[in-house]
Amino acid sequence: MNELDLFADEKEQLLAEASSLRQEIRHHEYLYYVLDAPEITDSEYDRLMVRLREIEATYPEEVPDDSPTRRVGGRADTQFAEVRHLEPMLSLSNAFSETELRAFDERVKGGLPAGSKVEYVMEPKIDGLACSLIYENGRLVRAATRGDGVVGENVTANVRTIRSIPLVLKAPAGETLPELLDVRGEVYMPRHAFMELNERRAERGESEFANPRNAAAGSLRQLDPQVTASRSLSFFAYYIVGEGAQPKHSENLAKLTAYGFKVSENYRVVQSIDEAIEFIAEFDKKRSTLAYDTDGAVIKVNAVAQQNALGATGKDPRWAIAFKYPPEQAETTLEDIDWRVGRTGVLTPTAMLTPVRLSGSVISRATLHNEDFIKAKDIRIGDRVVINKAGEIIPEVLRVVIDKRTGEEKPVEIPSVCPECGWSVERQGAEAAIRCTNPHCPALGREGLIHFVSRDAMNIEGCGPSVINQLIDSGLVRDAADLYTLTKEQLVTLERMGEKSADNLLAAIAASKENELDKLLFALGIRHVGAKVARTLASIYGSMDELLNTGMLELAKISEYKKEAKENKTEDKFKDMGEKIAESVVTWLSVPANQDLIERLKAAGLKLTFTAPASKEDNPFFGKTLVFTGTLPTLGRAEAKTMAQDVGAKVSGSVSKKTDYVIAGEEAGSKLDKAVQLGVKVINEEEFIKLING
Ligand code: 3B8
Repeated sequence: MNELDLFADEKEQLLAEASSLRQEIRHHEYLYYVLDAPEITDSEYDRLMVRLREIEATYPEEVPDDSPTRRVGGRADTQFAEVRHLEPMLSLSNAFSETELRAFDERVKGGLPAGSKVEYVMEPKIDGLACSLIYENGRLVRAATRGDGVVGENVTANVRTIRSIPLVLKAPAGETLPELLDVRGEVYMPRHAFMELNERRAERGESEFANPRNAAAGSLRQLDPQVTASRSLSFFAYYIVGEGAQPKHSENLAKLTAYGFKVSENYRVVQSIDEAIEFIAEFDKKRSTLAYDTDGAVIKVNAVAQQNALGATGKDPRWAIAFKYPPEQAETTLEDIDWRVGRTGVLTPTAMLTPVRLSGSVISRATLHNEDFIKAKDIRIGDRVVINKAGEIIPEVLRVVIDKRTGEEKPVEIPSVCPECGWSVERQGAEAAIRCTNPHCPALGREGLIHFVSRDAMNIEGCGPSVINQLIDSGLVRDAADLYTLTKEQLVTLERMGEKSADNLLAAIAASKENELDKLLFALGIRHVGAKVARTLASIYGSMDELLNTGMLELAKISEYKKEAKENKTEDKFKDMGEKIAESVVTWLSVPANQDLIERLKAAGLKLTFTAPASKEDNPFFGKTLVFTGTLPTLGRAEAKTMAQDVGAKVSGSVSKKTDYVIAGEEAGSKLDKAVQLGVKVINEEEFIKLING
């Protein structure tokens, strides 16, 4: 044997060893992270990883993407890309009482043929963050958050670091893995990990997360997967979408388990709503002993055929509902009241409380809404108060414990001047709100900017309140237009702003110039102009110029317009908005300072126009049924499916007479044969892309 052969032989051996190490490591990760039943010690596990890394370092070009050593990787971007879900990601409506549960049962039965027998599956409702995981031929290719249900954020790099999520599915005995699988579940942070994380943050002087849910969300939305990897997130799978689903939901849960997912061990199949209610009572006793937070129980129709027959209303399936346990309450002392000025100049009182644990969070602040709320409840400083908290809702002061008054309590002083600028405040008419009268109150600028950069507005990442405060305090920024003239040299003078963060922030600011007009209109913070009204205005006028030229005049006469539309029975293009909104828009646009702001935003290169999404009906694939088969040269299967669905096509898994197009890639098999047999039009990827782009 010559030397080269010897090397080749050794390489082969080492690669074989690496491959079996990966199998072994996967198995132990499964035992540890999914079953919570490790069979080896941490140091034994570490030794396997060290050996695998060693071999992989020798042959880096031979390391597969789904190697256990490759969980952390990928790049940190300034933003997460948007991805369209293959099927909309619905949310669950809530039931808060037995009556509402029985009403749900009635609705389910009413929606099915008379006399149908309905079996339910009961599951704990995990308080985390819903995620969709796409597997192609058993390999994790994409993970996305729910987002608005249609479009979510691509968080694949971060989700890969969650070790209870398999990068490669196990094939159940005698089965091949589905080509495409969309698994839905909840990313969550176990309680102990949450406590430890907050302890670490407190030691470092960082702000603590209010609850495990926020901590999970914050950890998943990290730009650096390394950070996510350090956060001990976990995942429960609870749903298989569409293709790949078994006839019963309980079978899907079993299937998910067989694929290697963690599935809640606390689910139960029940035969009636009475049994469901029994489960809810029993589970309430158990849930405080679990390692993770639950805020309720989910009840689902078991038969998938019945689920399909019931369908969905808007954002919620009709076949499932979340029962929410009543919010917990806690008693604590109200130490003081903090009045803060919001972006509209309203002073809002917040109760400063002696910290107390409630529903798994530590609460030290609670909202008091406004002056009338304080008066109605006769709240005094020093009072013992009962607070409650439900899910993500900000804790609220429910009532004063009058029995515990000592006489030392002090009445609340309603401020007569703005805590921010010292100008006088006023209450107008019937409004409960107290407002600062200073049109240039610094709070307006600050809060306005915080709103301007926020996610649903201009979505400028890396520009949190502390950055905004520094930008204002240093005089670098006075209003939104100033953001667009910032330089790197200026940014790096800010605290905790390194070169990299400065680059990222500048990139995020630059990217925001391309936002459609509706985002900007919302971002400007015009009173009564929420995201929806902003979109209506943007789509009616198409550009800022048109809004200023035509819009101002039309909006000023909106009531006449509405009257005419009603009399002539023509469509009211302002149907989403009323006089109050129109007046607010006109007033805002008439202020010279605001017109100046718009001019400067325009000069900075902001787009200021709105392009309505192209009409789907014009696309050749609109309403057509497509089948993809074989490996496409450039598009991933999920990507191709999304593209097709985006233009209103239906994507099916099997070829029939109803199929309009088969898009065939390499190694297309029986589906292609069938298409040819049935005379269905067959095209390749290139033709598909050409047609779809029109
Ligand atoms: C359909 C089924 C949403 C959900 C669902 O533990 C749907 O099933 C959903 F449109 O959000 N947080 C669960 C949980 C959440 C959902 C679910 N099952 N166990 C949860």
